[in-house]
Order: sequence, then C-alpha cells, then structure tokens
Amino acid sequence: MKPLRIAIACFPTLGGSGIVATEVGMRLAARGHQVCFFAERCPPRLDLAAPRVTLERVVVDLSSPAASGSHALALAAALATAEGFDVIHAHYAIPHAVSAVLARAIASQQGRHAPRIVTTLHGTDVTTLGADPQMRAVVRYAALESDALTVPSAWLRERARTLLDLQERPIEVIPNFVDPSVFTPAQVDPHALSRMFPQLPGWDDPLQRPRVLWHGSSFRAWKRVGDTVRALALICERRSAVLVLVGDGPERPQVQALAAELGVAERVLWLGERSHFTELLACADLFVLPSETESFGLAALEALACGVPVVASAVGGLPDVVQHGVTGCLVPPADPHALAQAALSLLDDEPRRLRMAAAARADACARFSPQPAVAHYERILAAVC
Ligand code: GMT
Repeated sequence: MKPLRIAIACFPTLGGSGIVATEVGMRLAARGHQVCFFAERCPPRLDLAAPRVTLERVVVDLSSPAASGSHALALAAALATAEGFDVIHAHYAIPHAVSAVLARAIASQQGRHAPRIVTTLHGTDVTTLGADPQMRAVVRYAALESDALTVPSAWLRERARTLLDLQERPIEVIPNFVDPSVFTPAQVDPHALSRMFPQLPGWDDPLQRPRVLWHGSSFRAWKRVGDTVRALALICERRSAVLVLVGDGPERPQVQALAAELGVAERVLWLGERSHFTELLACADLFVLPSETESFGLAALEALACGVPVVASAVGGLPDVVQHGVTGCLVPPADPHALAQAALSLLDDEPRRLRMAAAARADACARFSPQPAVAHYERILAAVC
C-alpha cells in the first residue's frame, strides 16, 4: 500500500476519542504512513519520538478578532495552511470534522489539493449534539461532507442514522481496541492499594480484606459517578470495600460531597487525571461503569484486559464489550441497588470473580486486539484517497 500523509484532528485529553485517535495514529505511523496530529497540546499517550509522527500545535490567539471562534477556526486555519495531506482523520464531529470540512473548502477555493476527510463519530457528538435541535444540523453537515464515516459500535451507527438522518450513508463499525501488553494483569504489586488506604484494617486477611472497586471517567453527568459512591455505601453495609476514582470533570465536587454525606469519604480515593495506572487498576477487584449512555466504553475494555471484571449499565455499546455473566455483569442504568447487588454477587464469591477475571482478559485479547481495528482504519483511509 502506498504510504499516506494523514492529518489527525483530535482532543488532547484522556477521553476515549483522544486515546483512540492517538493509538490509531501511532500504529498507522508504525505501518509506514506519515501522521501529523493537530491538537491544542500533545495528547497524553502520543510518543513524538516515534518515526513519522509529528504534532502541529493548534494555538488560539486570544488577542485575535477570531478568538470568539477559538479552537474550531484555529484548527481549520492550521489544517487549511498545511500542505500535502492526502486525508484528514477527524475524531469527534465538533469541532474536528467541521474544521476539516472548512479547511478542505479553503484549499479547493485556492486551487490547491483538497484532502479527503474520514470522520469517526465517537459518542456524545451523536447522542447529545445530534439530539440538540440546533447543533444537529452542524453535526449532520459535517457527517455528510465527510468521505467516509466510522463509529465504535453498531449501537452508535443506529443512533447516528436515526438522530442525524443518515440512512443512506455507509457507516463502518470499528470497535475501540486495547493493547494487551500495556493493559495486563501481570506484575501487580499486591500491597499497592492497601498502602493507599492505611487507615482501614484487614488488608492482610484474604477473606476480610477490603474489596476494591475502581472507576475511571471524565466525571460528566452522563457517567453517573455518584452511583459508584451510592453502590459503595450499600456494599459497605455487608462487607468492607473501597472505591478508587481516576479522572476529573464537572461532577467531581458533587461526588466527593456525596461520599461525605453517605459516610464513606475515608473509603473513596480520588487519584485525579493520570495516564499511567495499569499496575494499580490490575489490583482492583471490580471496575464499575454506571453510565447512562456509552457508545463503547473504552475504560471498561482496558479494565477487562487487566483481568478486572466489569459491572456496568446495560446501555449503548456496553453489552458488546462486557459479556454478562462471563466477563462481568450488566445492570439497568440509574439503579445503585442493582449495581451494588451485582458487585456483591462477585465480591462474595471469589472463585467466580477469579474465573471472570481470567475470562475478561482472554476475551479482551481475543476480540479487541489492535491489529484488526487499525487495519480497518487503514483500508478506509486508503480507499477514500
Ligand atoms: O462522548 C463522550 O463522552 C466523549 C468521548 C470521548 O471523547 O472520550 O467518549 C466516547 O468515545 C469513546 C471512544 O470511542 C467511547 O469509548 C466512549 O464510550 C464514548 N462515550 C460516550 O458515548 C458517552
């Protein structure tokens, strides 16, 4: 295959779309393509020392009259000015796909080579923005102007077709993937988590030790992080447990206040935003993801790969990721009692939890390895050029 010159427009954050963009781009570069990331800053997992990987920082000049259009216009300007790309891969419709469409129009108007556009819709760009009567038209326009569309799950494809009225458009499903050599149950330090809760007794007793729940997200309303705390409080009525929270976002103060209100504050540890935590995650007993919507749930997949069973809400693409009764449990959304019951059914039965942990690792490796997903993206990018 002829090497492509690929521009990737993505969020430089720990959210799933930024991580997928980074992992796909790095792997395309490893396959011989030239890949330039366009983002406000270096995405957390991007290795700029890797061959054929570059970063174009998109700088918003706040003193400029264009500052009100901020990142979207700055990105369009950067993409329009950059010469010689075959294709722009936009991750998330707004602003990335919109900026890509504008950049392509500018290049055409100037009589220059206009790059193709592949857009990956990730989740709330369809479910939230697509349901917004005003933003819907913008998302739909960007989708229709793209040369190819991908989504991480069949569920999101159906949502995109319905909400954005894209019945006639081919939309390829490419699941999120996980690197099993990075997200691995190997080499865990069994005392790492007990050291983080020195005030709690019983860590040395295999039967009585506190059980460890883990949650990682962007702490947005639709993640329902408060339900992880409510479930913890219910679980603690029966047995000792703790909750480790990774990530940050607008709901964090409410979540911490709720932990105090329910009397479990000393059992909740907030680690903040961090990109390297797999050794700790692999020590957890369960990963909890009570989202009210989730197109895929990359964080759940990364936990499964670490051999941590997942208790999640049965929404969106999560039933494709978590096999109920095999690699975890699925419960109705917005039901902390059901979440706690499902968690206890595993925490009270360690042999069953361990069987699920092994199945979780095996299933993540078998169904969500990077190679097929990256090859699929590569075929789509090559096909439009
Ligand atoms: O929509 C979001 O919440 C943000 C988005 C992101 O940028 O992290 O997450 C979405 O994309 C991920 C990668 O494809 C998926 O794993 C997440 O499930 C999806 N989130 C939602 O659908 C809520």
